[in-house]
Amino acid sequence: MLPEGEETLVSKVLLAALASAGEDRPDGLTIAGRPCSREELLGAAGAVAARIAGAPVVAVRAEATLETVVAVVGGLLAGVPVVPLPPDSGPAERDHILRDSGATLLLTGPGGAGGGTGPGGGAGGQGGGQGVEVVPVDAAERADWAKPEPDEAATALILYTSGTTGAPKGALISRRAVAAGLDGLADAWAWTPDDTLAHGLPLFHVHGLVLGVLGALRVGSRLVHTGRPRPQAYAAAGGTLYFGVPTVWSRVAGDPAAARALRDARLLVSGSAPLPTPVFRELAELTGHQVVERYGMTETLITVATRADGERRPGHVGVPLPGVRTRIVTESGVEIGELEVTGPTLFDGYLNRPEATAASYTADGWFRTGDIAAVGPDGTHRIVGRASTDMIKSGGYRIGAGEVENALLDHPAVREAAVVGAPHEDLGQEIVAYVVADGVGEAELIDFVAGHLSAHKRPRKVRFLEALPRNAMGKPQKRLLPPV
Ligand code: MLC
Ligand code: AMP
Repeated sequence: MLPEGEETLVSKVLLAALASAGEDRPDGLTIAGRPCSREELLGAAGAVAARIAGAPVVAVRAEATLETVVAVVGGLLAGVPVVPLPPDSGPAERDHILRDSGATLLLTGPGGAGGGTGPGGGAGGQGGGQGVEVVPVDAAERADWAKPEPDEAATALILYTSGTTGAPKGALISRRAVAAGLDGLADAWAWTPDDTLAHGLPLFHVHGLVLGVLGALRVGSRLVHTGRPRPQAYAAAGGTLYFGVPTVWSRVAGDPAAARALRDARLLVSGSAPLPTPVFRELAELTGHQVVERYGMTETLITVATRADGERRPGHVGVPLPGVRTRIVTESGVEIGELEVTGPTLFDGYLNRPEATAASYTADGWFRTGDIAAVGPDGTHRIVGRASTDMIKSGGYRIGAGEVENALLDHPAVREAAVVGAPHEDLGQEIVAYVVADGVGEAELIDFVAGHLSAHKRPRKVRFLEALPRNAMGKPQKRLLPPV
């Protein structure tokens, strides 16, 4: 802990509020029903740091548990880059992430390294695999960790994210980017230690982990993680600040009693996918709050946000965070185009993928988001679509069509596969697979993908075709696929 009176140093410390000597409370954090004070978290994370110090990279089986928070904080204290592993990832995805990241340790919670399969889940256990040692995390352990904070340019997290084709790539996120992104959001939302942040998002992506956990630990607000993002759990959480993906907000709007319980909150925030206008309106009526939208990506963290004191319009995601600049690449006379961004929240490239990293930047160093946007005269941004239909957003999860196609093609009965995102009321988009296959049914293929990759990457529907539509060059034409 920093001695009192050394506040000037605090902003340089990544988890500033965690390290400060300010007021503590026994339920500073509650993760899936388990309370923990900041002091307890620091002690437990110190014990993790002592065990993993010196490792090149550490993976964390990122269930929504207190142990996951302890493990991630331990990695950040020790200065070991942390790779959150989706807890239900099947062998193909898990082995890829562990091998590609170079993780030598896998930190696990009470579920251990095994399990992680849902109904019909084909995946075997989540062992560490070759060369990866499984290290159980005990949230009751305590150790002092007094080593200095790693350099702000050091990698804090390696977040695996899907492109349009191929296996997920590891985005290198520096400590500086995390700090800049969180400070920008704290400024935009007047987020202070007086807040209680409540949400139930998964702990392996930017939204749930960086904003939803590290944000609270940097700002010093209380955190209530509800385990799962269910409307009734949100209603019971007593938050002042709520985070959710549009699917969660749509489900809250569909449960009027739960929605009304959010009237006492200060700010409701949506992100990770477009919030439908009807949901914005229903929530305004039920909760008395116009939901604030913000926009970002794994590679850039959050770059654009509606401010708490700004105008709130459905379909609008606000203005760039401090230090972030945006531009729209347009043909002359056209007002919408691909959004490019630059600023302190950007990643340091994809691990082991110099070509993919280079391709994601323009010649003058701006990051190409792949999102199509428009900027109004007042600087307010609107995201109107994606440049590639092969990038699917379902329930706020980003899924590359190519990764699901490859998984389907690994099934011996599948000869051809084309995967698309179809509009879906609850999920925004649902994954639909068109396959040419013999002797296999829809349920088997859905379970196969869920077991191989992870449950949220499974197709929700499978359509069987005689052949995929192709052009004269033999290239599949997704636009010519029959309607779902
Ligand atoms: C069902 N299940 C199966 C299965 N069918 N498991 C294996 N095989 C099958 N065939 C299981 C699942 O594992 C899960 O189990 C349960 O059934 C329900 O799964 P689901 O149907 O997929 O859940 P659903 O209700 O559809 O999820 C909705 C949701 C979820 C909103 C809760 O999509 C979600 O958490 N989204 C958040 C995504 C997110 O955080 N994105 C942020 C990215 S960062 P079990 O045991 O789990 O119940 C980003 C940057 C930014 O985008 O801007 O923020
Ligand atoms: P991910 O890398 O999983 O964080 O997904 C990033 C993508 O989510 C972006 O490229 C956008 O397509 C989408 N996204 C995030 N926030 C919003 C939002 N508020 N509105 C529309 N799309 C969003």
